[in-house]
Amino acid sequence: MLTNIRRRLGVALTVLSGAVCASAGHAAGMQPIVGGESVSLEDYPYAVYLVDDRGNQYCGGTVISATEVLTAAHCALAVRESDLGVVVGRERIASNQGEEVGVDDVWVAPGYRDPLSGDDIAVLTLSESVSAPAARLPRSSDDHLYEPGTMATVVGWGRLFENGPKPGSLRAADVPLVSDSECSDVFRSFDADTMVCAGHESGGVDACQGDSGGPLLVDGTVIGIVSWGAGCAEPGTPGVYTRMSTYADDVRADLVRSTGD
Ligand code: 4AZ
Repeated sequence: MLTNIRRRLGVALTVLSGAVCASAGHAAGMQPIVGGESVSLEDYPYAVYLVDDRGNQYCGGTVISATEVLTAAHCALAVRESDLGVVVGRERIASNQGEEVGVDDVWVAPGYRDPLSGDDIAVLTLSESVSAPAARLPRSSDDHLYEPGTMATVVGWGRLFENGPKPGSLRAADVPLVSDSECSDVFRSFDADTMVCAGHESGGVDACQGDSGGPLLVDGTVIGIVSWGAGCAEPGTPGVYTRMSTYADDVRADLVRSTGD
């Protein structure tokens, strides 16, 4: 994904990523999601992953109702709807725990163009209901969850470092939220209305390829969706997440309609 983003972005991010690689190239590959730890799906039972027509895990997602899964728009659009699968209740990819369900409908935020322009959010309607519990979405009174410095947790099945191996099992990592002004200093395309950043100034802990679409959590609430970054876990380069509070009311309204309650 990142490669695609870089390609699409052209000059702006090429310059940026050049700088990033120069500063952190020595660290790349040394740090094992990056810098996290193996976790039990029991602690994140709403965490799911998306598979393509060949059953390859390529993104994450979050159960938000018995029949709906939140993910990134770029994940939802990466695979034809008829080829898209959602794996629920499976911590270890090689196991046959849980189930794989199909997708009947894909909603993508109307303004979505590419991750760097924001609105990187989608809701998949599953072809059958699942028993995994729904994660909590933010309410407008939840602004405090976005306070810079707040420790957030990102979970997923993504790579252990940029272009590195996939762990094959669920991992989680803790990353502090970064202020909007700091993040716009790092990324010229950062948009505080639709994105939020998280990461340690020193790098070493981050979401990485394959984590896209998965949740960023504070106190059990999904405050973000893994969206983009420049590499993984590079110093001074936070991960960028879709700002869930911007979309929560719309998503909730849609859930109410589709579940009929
Ligand atoms: C990706 O390619 C990706 N470090 C997701 C998140 C980040 C980098 C890459 C953030 O899906």
